[in-house]
Amino acid sequence: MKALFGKSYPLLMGILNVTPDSFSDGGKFIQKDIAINHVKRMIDEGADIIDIGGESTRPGAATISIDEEYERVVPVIKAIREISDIPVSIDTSKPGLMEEAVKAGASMINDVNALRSKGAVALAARLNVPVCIMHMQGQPRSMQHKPEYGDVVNEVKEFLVERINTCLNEGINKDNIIIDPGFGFGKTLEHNLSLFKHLDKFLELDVPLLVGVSRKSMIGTVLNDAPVEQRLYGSVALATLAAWMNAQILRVHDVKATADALKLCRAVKEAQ
Ligand code: 7PJ
Repeated sequence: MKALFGKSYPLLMGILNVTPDSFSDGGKFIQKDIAINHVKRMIDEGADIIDIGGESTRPGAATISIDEEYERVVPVIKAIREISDIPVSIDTSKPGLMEEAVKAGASMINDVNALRSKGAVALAARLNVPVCIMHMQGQPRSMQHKPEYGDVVNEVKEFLVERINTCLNEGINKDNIIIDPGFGFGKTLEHNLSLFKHLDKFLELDVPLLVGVSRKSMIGTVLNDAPVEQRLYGSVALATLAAWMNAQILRVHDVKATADALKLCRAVKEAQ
């Protein structure tokens, strides 16, 4: 598979939250210069893509207006463009913001709602940039209330197959499609662990697979309810496992720690 952005897999996607309420670093990067310093650091540490999000999708989080989301992310995208040509991914479900972000210099769309907003698929086809379509059961406000599946791996896979087909039918280039099972989005710990164990089923779909588990509650729960600031080693362990299982994109907060782990992973893979 030809790697996105002319790089080689796995790609490290560094997370930049510009939300006052994101669960792990909420509020910290709200000022533009702090955000830019964090981006510089992630680039130095080995990030291949910067994923910028202005609306928190943590369970129970409030939704915000497009104007507010615009004010949070677009100035930061423009400022990143001034210091680096690193690909920037815009984490949003709002078509209007996808368009403005790409105009400002973003080169990828990351939609936890899998382009299900009205007009989103057609817009993504027109913008002609890579798009990550993620599975979520329910909506952020209520998704962790009572997630239920018969066979979680098959159901998530079928959803992604349907979304891939919709994207292809509406003119999105197959080379621009990335899929994501959506860890923590309407899933119990058992669902998350099954999805992770069977990542190979998603690789069968023959498009790049993005895995985002960094600092998530599935890690905290396995580690006897470790709070978010104690989830680094668990996050690195899962990122390493995902890379070992051939996931193409890893979405992480802790770039240096993950980059080191990936170097070791690659060294072992390339050994005789
Ligand atoms: C994900 C995401 C994820 C993709 C968030 C958090 C919550 N985008 N945006 N996949 N998670 N594609 O970082 O914990 O898992 S926001």
